[in-house]
Amino acid sequence: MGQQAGRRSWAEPWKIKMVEPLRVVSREQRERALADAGYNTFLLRSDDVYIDLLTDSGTNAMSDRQWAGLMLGDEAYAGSRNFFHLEEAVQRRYGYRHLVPTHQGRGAEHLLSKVAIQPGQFVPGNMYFTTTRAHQELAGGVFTDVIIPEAHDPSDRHPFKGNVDLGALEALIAREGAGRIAYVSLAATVNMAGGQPVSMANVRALRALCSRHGIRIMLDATRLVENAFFIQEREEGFATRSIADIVHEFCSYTDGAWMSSKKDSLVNIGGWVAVNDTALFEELRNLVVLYEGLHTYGGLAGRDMEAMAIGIEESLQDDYIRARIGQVRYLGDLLTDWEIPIVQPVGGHAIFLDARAFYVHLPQDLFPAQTLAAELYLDSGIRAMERGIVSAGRNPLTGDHTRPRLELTRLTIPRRVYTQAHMDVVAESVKNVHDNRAWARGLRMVYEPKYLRFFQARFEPLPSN
Ligand code: PLI
Repeated sequence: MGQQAGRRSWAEPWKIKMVEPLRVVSREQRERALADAGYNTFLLRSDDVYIDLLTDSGTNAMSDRQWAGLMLGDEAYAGSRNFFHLEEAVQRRYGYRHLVPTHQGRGAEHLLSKVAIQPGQFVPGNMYFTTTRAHQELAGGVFTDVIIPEAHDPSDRHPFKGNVDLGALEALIAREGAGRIAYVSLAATVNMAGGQPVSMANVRALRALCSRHGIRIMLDATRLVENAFFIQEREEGFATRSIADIVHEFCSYTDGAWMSSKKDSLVNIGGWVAVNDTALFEELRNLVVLYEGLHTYGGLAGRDMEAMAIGIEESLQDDYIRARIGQVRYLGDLLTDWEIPIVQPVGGHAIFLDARAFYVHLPQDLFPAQTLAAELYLDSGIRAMERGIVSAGRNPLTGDHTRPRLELTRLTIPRRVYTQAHMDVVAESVKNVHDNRAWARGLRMVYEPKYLRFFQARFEPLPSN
C-alpha cells in the first residue's frame, strides 16, 4: 500500500503451459559463430542464439486452442473445411468478400503485384517494405514513397508516423495521371518506420482522395491489429471502441488486403490476399494454382488454416494486444531511461535502435546498423536485424545503394514467447554495447546476392587502427 496504492499494471492474459529451454553460448562460441555467418545475423544457426529478436514473423507461441485446432486439420486436396473456417474468419473480422490463401505474406504480394500492376505503373506507398517492394518491382512497378516526412526522423514524436502524405500523393497523381497508378500500397503499421501507425482519419481521407481519382487502395494488413491499438489509445473517439471494431472499420476504407499471418495472427506459417472486386479475385484465384497450390489451400496444410482462423480471433482480444504492446514498451522505456537512441514513439512490434545516433563516427557505407546487430550478438547472444542501407538494397535503375535516412537495428519481440525478465537482459546488453560504442569499426560487404541482399549478404570486420 502507501505510495503504490491505486497502481494497476498490465499483465499477460495467459499463463505458460509448455517451455522450451534456451541455450547460453560462450563468448568464444559467439565469435566463431558470427565469423562463420559472415557477420550477418540471418546466417546464424538458431542453436547459437540466446534470445532471438530477429523477427516477430512466424516466431509466435500458439495457444492451447490453436494446437488443438491442428488436430482438426482436414487435409483434403480440395475444399478442406479449414479453408472455410479461415474464409469466414477473414470475412467476419477484416470484412473482405473474397479470400485466396497463400503460404505466407510474400506469396500474396507476388500474386497481387502480378495481377494489379502494369509495367511502368507507379505504386505509391507509406514507406517501402523489402519483400513488398521487390514484388512490385519484379512486376514492373515503380515504388514511390509517400509517407509523411516525420516518419524519416527517429526522434519525431508524431503519434501517427505511418500516415500517408496526402499532398505528396496528390502531386504524384497530378504529375503522372491516375491511370499510371496501379494502386496505393498502404501498410498498417509501418514496419520500416519503426512499427508506426496510420490514423483512421488518414485512411478515411485517403479513401476520399482515391475515390475521386478511381484509384484502388490495397492494404498490407500484416500488423493491422497493432495499428488498431494505437488508434484506440491515441485517436479521439476510439477509446471505447473495440480493437475488432477498429480493424473492421479500417479495412472498410480499402479495396483489398494481403496478410502475413505469421505476425498478428499468432501462427508460424500462413498468409492470404483478400479483395472485394470479383474480377480481380478470379484472376488471383486462377494464378494461385500456378505458384502456391489450389485456391482452397494456397500452399498450406488444412491444420495451418485452422490455426490461422483461431489466431485471428485471439489477436483481436483487447487484453491480448494491450499486453503485447505493453511488453514492447517496457523494453523501450528501459532504453529511453538510459538515453539510448531509439525510434520514438515506440511502435507495435519492435524497438528500433537508431544506429546513426549510436555510432556517430561510422558513415553509412560502413553499415552501422549491421555492425550494431553483430556487436549485440557478440555481447550476449541476442539476435537482432539490420534495417538500414543493407535492407534498402540498390536502386533498380542506377544500381547504386539506396541510402535510407533511417539506419536502424531492430529488436523484434515475438508474441507470447519471452518474459519481462528477458527484456531486462536485452536492455542491459544494449546498454553495454552502447557504453562501448566508441570501439566499433564497421564492416565491409564481401558478398552481395541479387535479390533482398540483407538475407544472405556476407561481411568482414574492418581492422581496428
Ligand atoms: O514474411 P512473409 O512473406 O510472411 O511476409 C512479408 C511481409 C509483408 N509485409 C510486412 C509489413 C512484413 O513485415 C512482412 C514480413 N516481415 C518480416 C519477415 C519481418 O521480419 O518483419
